[in-house]
Amino acid sequence: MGLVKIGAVELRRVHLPLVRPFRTSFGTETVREALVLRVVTSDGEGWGECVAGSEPGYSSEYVDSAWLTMRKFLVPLLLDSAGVSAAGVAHLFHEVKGHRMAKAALEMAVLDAELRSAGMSFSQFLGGVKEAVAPGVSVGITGSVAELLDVVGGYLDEGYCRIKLKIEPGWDIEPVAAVRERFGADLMLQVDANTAYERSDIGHLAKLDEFALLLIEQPLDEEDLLGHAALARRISTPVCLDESIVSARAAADAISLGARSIVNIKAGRVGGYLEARAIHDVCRANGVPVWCGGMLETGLGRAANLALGALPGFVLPGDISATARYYREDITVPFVLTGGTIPVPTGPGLGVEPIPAALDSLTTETEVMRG
Ligand code: NPQ
Ligand code: MG
Repeated sequence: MGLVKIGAVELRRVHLPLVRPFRTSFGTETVREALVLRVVTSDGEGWGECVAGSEPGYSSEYVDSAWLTMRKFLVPLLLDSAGVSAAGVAHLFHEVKGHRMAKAALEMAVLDAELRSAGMSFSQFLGGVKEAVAPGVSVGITGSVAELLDVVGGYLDEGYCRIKLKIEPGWDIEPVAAVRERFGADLMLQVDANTAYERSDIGHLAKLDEFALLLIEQPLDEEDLLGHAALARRISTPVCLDESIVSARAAADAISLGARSIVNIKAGRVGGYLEARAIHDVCRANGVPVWCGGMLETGLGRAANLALGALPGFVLPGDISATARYYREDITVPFVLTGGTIPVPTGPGLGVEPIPAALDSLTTETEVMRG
């Protein structure tokens, strides 16, 4: 696809209240603060979303750091360029180390603009082969096991076909045992620790083996690939990495170290949907199953994740839920569960765009930068 000139970039901070608090091993969220952006190009506009949270609890990036990195470094690189294409954005940003979530959001918007003007959907462009994806749900830590069983039961009634429980030391064996007991051996069940354990906990984590989990996600520190490899040798539950996989190279290294047998792919964490596709390709070539992670995205990121999740290597249900799992009101039309799946958008680009009045009413801060 050809090069476009970027004329302006509009950054917005939006506040989306969550339908219920979401507690993980790194904190409790009650409102999703998100950074969404619009690029205006010579060929039309495109939308992007940065998955960073309000605080550096999941990763080192957070909304304010991403905003500042965009304002000071990344947006000027785009505005000063004579012509860009989505495929060239990573190279253009190469001089800025790290800040993958900020970079991913801008690349997403450039790609959206490019695909809208070409009349091609994200799914078509990425190589999607599915018209709909199986919905999974990530269930936060609750105040009691009884409450957890109610919440999980509610999601199963709604049609979610895979449950992921957030765990941390003190909230692991007991809730997992209770959910397995109540909902049976056929339930697709997995857990996510968001780095809450130490290498010395390997013996404890082995107690999860008896519950036939699909996987345990990121139990150890994001930099501890060798620890995950040691864990994988000691437990029968498949080890899945999330925070550790920041690039296709990290994925290839983790595979050769034996640090994982399954990979969670999140475009924001790895610098964009193009790198996410590259990780999919590396994993697929090595027979490693992947699934699409989630970051409590607005409808923009949700649309892009549905497209990514339509690729052939995404053989496990992802953390792709209907909008109503998180939000009563979103900036786009909501995604709904229909017949047990969520349809992949088919329109040009993301296939959805913000509803102007909804976007305006949820926006708390705006900054426009022009070339
Ligand atoms: C995970 N997501 O897989 C993440 C963690 C996560 C759906 O479990 C604000 C910003 C809130 C980022 C909550 C799911 C977040 C966040 C959870 C990331 O590890
Ligand atoms: Mg995770």
